[in-house]
Amino acid sequence: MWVATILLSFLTARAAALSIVELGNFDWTITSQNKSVSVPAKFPSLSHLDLYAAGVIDNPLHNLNEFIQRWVAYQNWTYSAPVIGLKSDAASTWLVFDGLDTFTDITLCGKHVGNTDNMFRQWYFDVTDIVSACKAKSKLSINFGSAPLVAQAIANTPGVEKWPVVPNNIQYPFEIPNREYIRKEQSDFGWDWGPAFASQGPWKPGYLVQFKSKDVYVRNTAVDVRKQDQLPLVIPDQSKPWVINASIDLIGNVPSGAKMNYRLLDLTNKTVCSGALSDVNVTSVSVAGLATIEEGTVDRWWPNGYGSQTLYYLDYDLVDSSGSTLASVSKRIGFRTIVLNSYPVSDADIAKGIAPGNNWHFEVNGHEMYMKGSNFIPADCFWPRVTPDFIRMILESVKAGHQTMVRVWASGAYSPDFMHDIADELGIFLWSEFEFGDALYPVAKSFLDNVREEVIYNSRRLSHHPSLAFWAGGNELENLMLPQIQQDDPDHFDRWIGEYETLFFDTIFPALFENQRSISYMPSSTSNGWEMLDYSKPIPIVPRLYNTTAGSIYGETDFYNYDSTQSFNLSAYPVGRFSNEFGFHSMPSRQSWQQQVDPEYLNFNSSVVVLRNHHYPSGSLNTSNFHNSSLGMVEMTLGIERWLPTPMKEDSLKNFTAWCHATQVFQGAFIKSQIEFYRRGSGMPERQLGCLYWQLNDQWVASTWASMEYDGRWKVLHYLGIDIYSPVIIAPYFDFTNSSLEVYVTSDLWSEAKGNAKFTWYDWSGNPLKVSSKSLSSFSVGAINTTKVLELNAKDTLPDLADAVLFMEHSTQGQAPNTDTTTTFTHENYFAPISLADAKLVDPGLKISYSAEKGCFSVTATKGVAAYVWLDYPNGAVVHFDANAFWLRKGQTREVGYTVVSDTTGGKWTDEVTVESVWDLTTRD
Ligand code: BMA
Repeated sequence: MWVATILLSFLTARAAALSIVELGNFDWTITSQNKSVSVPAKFPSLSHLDLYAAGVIDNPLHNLNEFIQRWVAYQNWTYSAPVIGLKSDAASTWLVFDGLDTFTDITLCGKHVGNTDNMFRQWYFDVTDIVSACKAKSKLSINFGSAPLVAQAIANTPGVEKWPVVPNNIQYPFEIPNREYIRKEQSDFGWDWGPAFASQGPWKPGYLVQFKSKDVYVRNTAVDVRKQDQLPLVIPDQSKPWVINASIDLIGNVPSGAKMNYRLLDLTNKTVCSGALSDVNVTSVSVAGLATIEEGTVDRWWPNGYGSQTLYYLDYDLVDSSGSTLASVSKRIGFRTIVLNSYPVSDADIAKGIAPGNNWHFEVNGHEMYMKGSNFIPADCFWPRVTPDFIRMILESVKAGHQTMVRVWASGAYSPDFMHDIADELGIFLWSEFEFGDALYPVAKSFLDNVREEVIYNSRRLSHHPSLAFWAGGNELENLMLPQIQQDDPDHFDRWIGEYETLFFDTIFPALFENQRSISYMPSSTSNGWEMLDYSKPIPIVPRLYNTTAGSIYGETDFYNYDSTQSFNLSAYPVGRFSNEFGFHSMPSRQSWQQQVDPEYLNFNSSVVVLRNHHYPSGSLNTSNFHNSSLGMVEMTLGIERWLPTPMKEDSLKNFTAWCHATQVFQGAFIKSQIEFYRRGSGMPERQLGCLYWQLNDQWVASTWASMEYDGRWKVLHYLGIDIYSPVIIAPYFDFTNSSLEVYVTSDLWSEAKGNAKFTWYDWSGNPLKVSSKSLSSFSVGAINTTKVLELNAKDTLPDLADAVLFMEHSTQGQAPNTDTTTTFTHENYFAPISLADAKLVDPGLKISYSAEKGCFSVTATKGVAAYVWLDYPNGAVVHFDANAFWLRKGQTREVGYTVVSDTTGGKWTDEVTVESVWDLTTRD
């Protein structure tokens, strides 16, 4: 069951407005351009959602509807409703929209109210005169222009910026072209993991606000919790007091003598401290003031696994000179510092063996930490139907996976407030980004002004959340788009880099830092970090760009290699300070396919299955580019053929099921080997301090990089991630070219830990093998470090590489961060020195039973070693097992508990749980 989310008072902002009516209470209709379609609508909503609810279109996610329903995006749609709740005694009336997607022409009572052109901004209009002059019954109409057509019109405007198209089209369209000209979710025009619906509509709530003369309406807030004198990207001084900069953005008349009072409460509503905010600054649109809280007065907020997530309420009021309260705000906040340390590696660190260059890692509350996590894509193609419960389910999956950080990728939408609320509670850092990715962007003044407003609104809105970790300007700009255009158009590179700096330094940086100082910013992920910080300059970051020194290491890495001959080639993995993206795609389960695709298409090579694979993107609007989709299918196929037994089931549905599953095993094993590599890097010269795999979640049923399927099912990768993100792991480091094997214990703990490691070799039938090796049975491993515990050459030592499996385990005594007790950490891992396609697998004789009393399954391998044991379950339920895709030795039994996420089978799903392993890929039935 999804845990119900209770949205508490921390979200409230009270204002003394005469009346606030949610536009969702109006009776809305959506009407097509030629008026042939006119059906009831919701608010907030989007065109596809309302048309689907009214039966005008089929489920957009069904079969190839993405391509068939293009006409919806190529129309204008009008949302209209009679206005209700208007008070006649108001002095002024405003319309406030928290999000309109994207191009609108708004009329009230037949009169023009305004136009909008950015889905990420909040829009507000004074309609007092229109309302008072309105004779007839008022009608509010919002005409949404077709975003693809408006984008095309902008692109065709004479004099508008164009980018070179040869030899590589730098603005390569995923499906619908021209996304870079408009401020709409970039992936709405297509991406390599999702469809292109380019829907339109009022995607966030809106309000009709009326005032008496002195009232104000709180339209946004900013609360920056930082250390005194803290500057962005500079390591904060932990001994300094906390400073809270609290502000309110208002509509209405802000009196010049306004004051602000605050109260800091713990979650039991006990006052921690209170008083007047100092340095109150009043402008016509906002009021801000400061509170200073001595260090030690409050407990700190820590991420998942590193301590408790202590939260407080900050209540603050705006008071006029006569003492009456004009507005009250309550925000739930936390006290923590998080900074991106991109300083040069110190001489002392170089002397310890760390490679020269610059650091690139996060420090939390003054502690270096290893960030483990993944990348989040928009939770759905249609945001208005994303519920807090759904996001909670995703973030609980993250927490269960020992992850501390999720990168909210840059070409979707800014996180909803409730996503940060949940992340605050669960201790998940959200690395946030401005919504630009994989393109060059215009620098026309109107575009930059529009972006500035978007940055100010969203950075202020999200500023109070302790889960907010970082702001990046956009996705893959510095290390992908710029080098590409440098190669394609070297003669004009100065121009392109200048434009990049105009947008990501001169525009976004000041807009962010005028509003928040506690959070670090880099113009791009991935980047080489900064070269110099100079706060005497208006833009203090001097970017490193390509100004590097040979032998030095800078910045983060991003790694995709679709050539499966290289999949487990560790020397091909990137060596860097942090890995913010790495991935490989896999199919969702057959069960998920059955939810969105008709039975006749449940075949690996069916037109529907292939065309829903957008890696590689079609680059056009229709299905003609089958070739591109097939390339991604071929990559998965070759991955299986090289590294796993190739499924050849007689029954077609069973064969499809096996192929889907095999792609997941390959993806899981490949990404796991990268995580092992990056984590081991914490003790290597690169001092690698974080890895976030690509990608966490899905927005439909298709082959993608996700570790979770659209309905919340965990893929093999998610289970392997949970295991390999454990605090102290044991993992192989194998060179396939010369058979040299090393095994490392890697620890994320903040102090040295001591343990024992044990190694046992088996043949696939489960008989122990006698193997001599140089191993350390007892070891110590340093804080966030790695230590080698075994070394041998597999070819020289093993009688038959095809019939050998190494079982490795450790038991380590150490202290979990922020505790003073000793804990025993254990981890087990397996390794086969040959591709499983060539291994002498045997039937492990798996048996499964279920105990309703204990609420767990019991799985035993009776005849041999079982690789990637997989508990599978039917449609109708979503279940997260405590473990899956694990290995078993002969005679070993493992009990597996579970959490039910949703269930429409009345508990009957437990009767249909099956178990298999890689061996089952070899059988025909
Ligand atoms: C990177 C990401 C995404 C993309 C993914 C897989 O490019 O930043 O843009 O979806 O890899 O190709």
